[in-house]
Amino acid sequence: MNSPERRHKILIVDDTKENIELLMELFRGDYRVSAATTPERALKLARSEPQPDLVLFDILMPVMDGYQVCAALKNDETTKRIPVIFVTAVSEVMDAAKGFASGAVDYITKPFHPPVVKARVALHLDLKNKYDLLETYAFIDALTEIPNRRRFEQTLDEEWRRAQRTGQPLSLLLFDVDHFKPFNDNYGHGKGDQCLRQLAHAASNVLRRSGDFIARYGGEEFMVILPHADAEQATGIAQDISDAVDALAIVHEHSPVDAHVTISIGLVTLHPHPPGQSSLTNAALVELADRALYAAKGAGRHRIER
Ligand code: GH3
Ligand code: MG
Ligand code: MG
Ligand code: MG
Repeated sequence: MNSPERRHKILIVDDTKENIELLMELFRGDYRVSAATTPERALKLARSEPQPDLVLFDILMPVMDGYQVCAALKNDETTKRIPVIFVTAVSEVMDAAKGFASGAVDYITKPFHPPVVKARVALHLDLKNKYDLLETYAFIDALTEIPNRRRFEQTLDEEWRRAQRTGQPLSLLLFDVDHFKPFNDNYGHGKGDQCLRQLAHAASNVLRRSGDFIARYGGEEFMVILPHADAEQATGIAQDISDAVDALAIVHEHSPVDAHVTISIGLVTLHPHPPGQSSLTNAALVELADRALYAAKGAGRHRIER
């Protein structure tokens, strides 16, 4: 049996005050509970922070029925992961099927047996927790604990599409540790790992604007997405990242560049308008940054190239 957790928030949606009271009474001891008597209010509460972890829906409501509200939640990127359970007097099997088709995870008919409703709610909250955890781990790099390549691909996709909508530039930085192989060879893989963690941390601290994003792209390569940043702003941030790595002063006696760990950075600034570049895929964008990085390596490392 899953034990309820007080931090969970449940939203109850029903057009009848008595029904709301009944359900509130049932859950108040275990969860934080809020209620809405109209679909509009329900959608508003589901979209505002802190979002509910689960929604209990009555099906029969004026204006917009529960199926429609459920479908609206499921079509909204920000609310589609919130599990919806219908609690309803409409008891025909076809209605349950319709409920599931609209995106609900469960369907409870009235009159209900309180312990069963509680158990089902606890079960779906537990499943949601596990799903959230799974999603977190799927997008976080285990070594550095920053976003991984999978998240990068997703974020680049979103930001590039947003740039095309807004006409704003988008800059990408790809940086790579200089002479990292001899670092590993001389100081060991453990020190190498530690170095990558420090780098990830230092670079993350440079990014202060909301929307700026960093991910570990591959072994010792990191990607930074800078929405709205033109070439000049991006160069400034690239320089700050390079300086932050220098400031770590991680000893690297076998680097021909410096006695400390340094990075090279490839920078590309993309302009969605005129639409010449707008058809570029993620892979093509990354390729541009990669070429700039290659130029930085070729020009002697510990530098930024566009
Ligand atoms: P360059 O300046 O041209 O980038 O030289 P480099 O030696 O850094 O380049 P190379 O691609 O030859 O070597 C990258 C090294 O990064 C080799 C690999 O062992 C190391 N590396 C990749 N991922 C990890 C990791 O997770 N941990 C550690 N410790 N090392 C890693
Ligand atoms: Mg009703
Ligand atoms: Mg490399
Ligand atoms: Mg390298």
